[in-house]
Amino acid sequence: MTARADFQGWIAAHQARFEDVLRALLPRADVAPQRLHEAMRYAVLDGGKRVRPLLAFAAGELAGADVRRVNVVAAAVEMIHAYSLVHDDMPCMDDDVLRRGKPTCHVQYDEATALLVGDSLQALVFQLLAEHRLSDDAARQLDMIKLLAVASGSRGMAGGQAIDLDSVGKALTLPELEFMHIHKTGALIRASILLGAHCGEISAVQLEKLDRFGKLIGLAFQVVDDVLDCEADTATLGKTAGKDADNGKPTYVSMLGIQGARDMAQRLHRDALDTLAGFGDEARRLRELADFIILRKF
Ligand code: GRG
Repeated sequence: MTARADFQGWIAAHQARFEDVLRALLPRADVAPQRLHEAMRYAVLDGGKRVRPLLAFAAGELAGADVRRVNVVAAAVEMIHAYSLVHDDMPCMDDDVLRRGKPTCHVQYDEATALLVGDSLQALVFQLLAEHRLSDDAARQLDMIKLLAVASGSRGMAGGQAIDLDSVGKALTLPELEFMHIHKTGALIRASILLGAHCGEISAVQLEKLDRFGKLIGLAFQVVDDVLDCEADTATLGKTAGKDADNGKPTYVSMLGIQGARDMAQRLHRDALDTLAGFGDEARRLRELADFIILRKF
């Protein structure tokens, strides 16, 4: 079997298994309030690349973690991500009608339901992290819960989103754009890797390297996202292409040009791989995911 086929098999196996994990952890649609529960399942299930959970699984493998523990943190980051997409698509933010190839949550249901889907997913995440054993060390488990809270809140993803909304029509500097994306997109990607690793045994020095890897690959993810937003079509992306340019948002492409953005993604990718140089084969999946993030077409 080629290395590529082996990696694709790893992705497919985890994606299929993880869908069942999500199905089991989400509230059942026949339990009251049925419409809200149905909408939560609509927002989370049957869609998306599951990049953040895959990063958690890869980091968990590196740290020799019990996959049942990684399942919970992977579900947590994916539910935070799904909630952020539901809210981001609402008329008060990006106002979009298509997500993951389906009508957005507020279009399929209604705005109030979409708002409550995000609220409820976020609350469910912290319920799950509190009620499942993630580490033998209770203090470490508390640190993990705090890590995801910080990554999701005003000093992480939500803060990045606030800066993004404020940046429409403005000329940002490259460091300002980077600051925004390190928070909006990068914080959750970084947290996914650290949480997966925390489920196993990992030294402070190794965690530091993984954190740097997460920061670089999170930024690379966003640069590639900006390139795809310009180059790919709506059908391939499963979301409306070209929105950022239409909305007058500063992006890596608007600031560096397509080739400049591609070069930047390559540089970030190389630097990210360099941070894993001290690891052996146990970091193979993280390296492969770094390649996947750079080479993805959607
Ligand atoms: C509303 C608090 C709040 C935050 C929103 C994630 C986000 C912050 C907004 C989404 C807008 C956007 C297009 C961001 C760019 C990068 C990104 C997160 C793309 C979507 O993630 P993928 O490609 O999506 O992993 P799938 O559908 O594959 O899970």
